Amino acid sequence: MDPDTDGDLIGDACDPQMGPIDHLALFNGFYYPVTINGWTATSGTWTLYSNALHQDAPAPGDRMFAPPTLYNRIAVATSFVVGASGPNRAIGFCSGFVTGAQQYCCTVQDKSGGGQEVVSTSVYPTYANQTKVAWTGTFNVGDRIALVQNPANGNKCEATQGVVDVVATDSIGPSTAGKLEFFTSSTTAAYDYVHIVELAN
Ligand SMILES: [Ca+2]
Ligand SMILES: [Ca+2]
Repeated sequence: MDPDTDGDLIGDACDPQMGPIDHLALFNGFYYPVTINGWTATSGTWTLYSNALHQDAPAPGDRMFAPPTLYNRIAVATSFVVGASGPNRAIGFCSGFVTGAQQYCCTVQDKSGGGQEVVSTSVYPTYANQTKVAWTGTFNVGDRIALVQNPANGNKCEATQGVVDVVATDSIGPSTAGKLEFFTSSTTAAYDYVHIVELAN
């Protein structure tokens, strides 16, 4: 059994805070179609097949997809396989999403002329900022990238690909309540799983 030092039933490897008693809110491995009933798409073509959540619209534009639950303050872990190639594309997710007012995003992007970056985006009513750190991994079709967002340490966005580990950190506003939304821009993507932990404080 994996070690669980603080005894909150979340193993050390997945525990966003060592000490506080956190709560596993959702794990979805995208194995069965029924598991995304009630999830809603703002745009894009989101379906389950081959044991992954796929967004299959490659044309330019932002695609969002969200489970129905509202969360207070969550640490999110996911991984995805990169789809369509080309510049000006991004894959990741946003949490704490409140329409027009607030979101905390964690993405990897490949911007034309700007290189590849891991991006931590914080938007709340009186604040909007993006911290970008050069992505030294690869962002090609078929590559798998893991992303972890942890609001216990600013809006920490950590991207991992094998031994490549890049972190971008931004700030967190007074409220982090809102939705989780999967996010792609100008690319297809296939998400392997999502793991959501509600933080104790
Ligand atoms: Ca634990
Ligand atoms: Ca904990």
